[in-house]
Order: sequence, then structure tokens, then C-alpha cells
Amino acid sequence: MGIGPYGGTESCAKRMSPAPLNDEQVAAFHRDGYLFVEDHFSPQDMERLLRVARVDQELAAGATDRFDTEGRVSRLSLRYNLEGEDSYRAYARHERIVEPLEQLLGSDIYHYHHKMMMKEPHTGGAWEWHQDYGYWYGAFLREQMGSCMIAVDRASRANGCLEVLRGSHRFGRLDHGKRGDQTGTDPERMQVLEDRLELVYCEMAPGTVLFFHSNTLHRSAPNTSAESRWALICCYTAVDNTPFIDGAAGDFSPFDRWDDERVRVAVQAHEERLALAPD
Ligand SMILES: O=C(O)CCC(=O)C(=O)O
Repeated sequence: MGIGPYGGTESCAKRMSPAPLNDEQVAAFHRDGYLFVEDHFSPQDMERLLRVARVDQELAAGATDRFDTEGRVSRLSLRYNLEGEDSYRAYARHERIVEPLEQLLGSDIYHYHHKMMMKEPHTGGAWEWHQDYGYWYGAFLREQMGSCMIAVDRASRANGCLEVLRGSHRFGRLDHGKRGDQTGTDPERMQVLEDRLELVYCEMAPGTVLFFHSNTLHRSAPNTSAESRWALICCYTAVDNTPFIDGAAGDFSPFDRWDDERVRVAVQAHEERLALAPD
């Protein structure tokens, strides 16, 4: 039984409460704009999450298509609230996600939204270079926001893993405009940053997580492989950085954080509702 970076064992049920990130991890996040934590969740937990997500008609019904500049489609299913006991909301409440991100952002946080990114074999389209704060700027005054990408499937260069530009969060928010169905960064500045900064391919085994800052430039290539690339991305904002405009989507209020056992119970209940046989 392996020991994860959070001091727990591979079995979700037996993991201990999360330990804080160490100084080196926090410094790496501030330097690079992102932080990988391998083996954050066990492969078994990710298999269960994927099995649920694959048959969940509600998730599928809530999915929307986004087209890249070449007209290839990427699907995502997004939720702005934590009302409900499904597996994705359980992970969005997970103390292993919320507490490290609070540490990295230096603030208590509210949930903004979470989304299952469904990049299908051969068809999953690209995501153009952007900053999340480029999308969110219209509703939020400050960039004190961040996300955690959980690799549910294995993410590789072949299936269109996320790509980040190391240290790009330090250049502030760039102008964004329409790129296909998406919002992308100003190409001229983007070219300069691509020339100057290191491109990092976020190849991740199931259960690895990537915490990243809202100004970190990222994109992903189309999925040209026979393997799907599903990932759950949970997004949060500092509690004193709620939307300044009326009617912005989201439910910005304190929420309960769930530990391993509470998340496991929610996933199991979800499996039962979907009539999935236990492993
Ligand atoms: O899933 C991906 O490949 C890209 C997702 C992304 O860029 C985002 O959600 O902001």
C-alpha cells in the first residue's frame, strides 16, 4: 500500500486528513502558477468516478459542446452550485482540493463552478490559449481565483493533455477575444510569451491533480488518440472576491468540506442510484 503525498494510504477509506502543502510546494505554485500533486487520489477512486460519470445521464444531459477554431468539438458538463450529493459535487467539496487551494491563494474560498471535461477519442477538440481570469474578468474584480484539475482518465500528449506556460500568471491578465466558440488571448502578446516561457505538458496519471492560478496561460490540443481524456476541474474564488455584477452565475456562500469518508459515501450512493454493481 503506497503512501501518498498527503500521508494517507492508497485506499480512500483509510486516508488520513490532509496535511498542509509544504513550503516548497507553495513556493513552486507562486513561482510557476501551478502545482502538480501526484497520487492525490487513488487510481481506484478515479476508476469509480469515471464509471459513474460514463453512465450518468444527468451529467450527459447537462453537457454542452464547444467548438475550436477548426470546428472540432469538446464537451463539458458544468455546475455552478453544490446542491446535491453527486460524485462531482462531492469532489468539489473535498477537503483535499479545497484546503490546499486556500493555502495557495492565501484566503478562504467559495466554490465558483466545477465541470467535467469530456475529451473523446479522435474527436475531442482543442482549447485555445487563455487565462481563466480572461473568461471571469467580466464578473470578478480580482484574480484571486484558482482551479484544481483532477485527472480522472490518464492525460497524455496524445489525448490532448492540458498545456501551461510556466510563470505566465506573473504577466497579469491579457486581453481576450473570440476564438471559434471559445475565448482566447491576444495572439500578438501570446506569441511573445510563447517565445519566452517554458511550455509544460501536463501529462497526468489518474488521481494526479493540478492546482493552477486563474492567470496561468493554458491550452490543450485535440485528442487524436483512441483514449478518452476526462478530467474534473473545480474552480473557486477568494471569499472577498465575489462577483461585482448582479445576476452572475454561482452561489457564493460557505460550504461544508467533505473528508475522504464522506466523499466515498457520496460516490457509493451515486453508484447505487445508477444501479452500478460494486467492484
Ligand atoms: O480541458 C481542457 O483541456 C482545457 C480546459 C480549460 O482550459 C478550462 O476549463 O479553462
